[in-house]
Amino acid sequence: MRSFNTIGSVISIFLIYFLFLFSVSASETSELPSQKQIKRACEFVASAEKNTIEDYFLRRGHIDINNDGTAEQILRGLTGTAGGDFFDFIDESGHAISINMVDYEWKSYVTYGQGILPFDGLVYQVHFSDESLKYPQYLTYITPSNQQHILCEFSNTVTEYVSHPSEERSFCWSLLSNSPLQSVGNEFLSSHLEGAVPYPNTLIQVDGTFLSSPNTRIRSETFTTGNKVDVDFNNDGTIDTLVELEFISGAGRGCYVSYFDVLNENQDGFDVSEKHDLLMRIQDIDLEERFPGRCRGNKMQWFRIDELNYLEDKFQGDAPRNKNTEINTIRYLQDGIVHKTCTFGFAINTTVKAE
Ligand SMILES: [Ca+2]
Ligand SMILES: [Ca+2]
Repeated sequence: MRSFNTIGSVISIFLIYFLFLFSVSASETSELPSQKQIKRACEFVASAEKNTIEDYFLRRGHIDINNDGTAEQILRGLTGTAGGDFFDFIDESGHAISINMVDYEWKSYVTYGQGILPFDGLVYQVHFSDESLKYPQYLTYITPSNQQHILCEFSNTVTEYVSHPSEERSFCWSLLSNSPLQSVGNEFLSSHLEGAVPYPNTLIQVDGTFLSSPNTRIRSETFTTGNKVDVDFNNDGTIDTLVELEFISGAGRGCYVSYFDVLNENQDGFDVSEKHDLLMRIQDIDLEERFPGRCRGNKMQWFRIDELNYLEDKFQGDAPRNKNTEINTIRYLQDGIVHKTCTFGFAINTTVKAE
């Protein structure tokens, strides 16, 4: 009898516990918008014009951020060195409300931009991978009990097109439609590709330091990758030896710049003539700056079509992941002039991810 009582009370405790859990989750669920409302909000964000979605966002003033019927004051939150928009919300008594993220953490997503979206009589938040608010990642909703839930995630498909500064538009379109570039009969010279030429494992003295195999530091925060490319980069009829360099800085959200420098005729140091200046100019590299390039993670490579050698400056991977990495240009040098052959633009198509 006694053991039955014990079992009975254990069962009762479990029952009470499960009832408690159920009531919590039931009240939580009832605090969320209906499935219909969620679908409408998610589809609205996905289909919104990229350039106008910001017009729907609230950045200052008062808004009922937690959908409990009382407005909170929007404060622009602390902005770290990594930038981006973060907000705090002050309630009527002057205290910042504390919001609990349900089933996710900030580190689950890389987001640098956020918009507060009043829609359909409710208040949502749209989270973007970039400050320019072009690549939405997910939509959240804050319940009256200050629980922030993810309602849906987005996926972004990027299509490239030939943009206006391009000097040779039909040629550029042919490059896009014949991706990858090899299929139009070009010869890639870059060491990133097959047949890569590793930098010779001989010590080359430059300004009192030594260049050798990979990872030799040659300037502040700049390293050799160990790759070299023999290419007539300025199209003057003589082959030049370019060394691939990487600038890597941890300051702010970090900076990565990949570029080439050119060795002098004796190959015992970098060229310091106009040739070096030209190479920096076609790559948009300024070695006088704290960050020599645009910190956008792009990669340069050289290729040849017919008799001309071109520089491709492009995002890495299959597609840009945010506005910052939307880079794809093709240029060449002739008689000391940089020709901006192709500049590609990017169109983003956002869809709601299926659950
Ligand atoms: Ca409120
Ligand atoms: Ca040359």
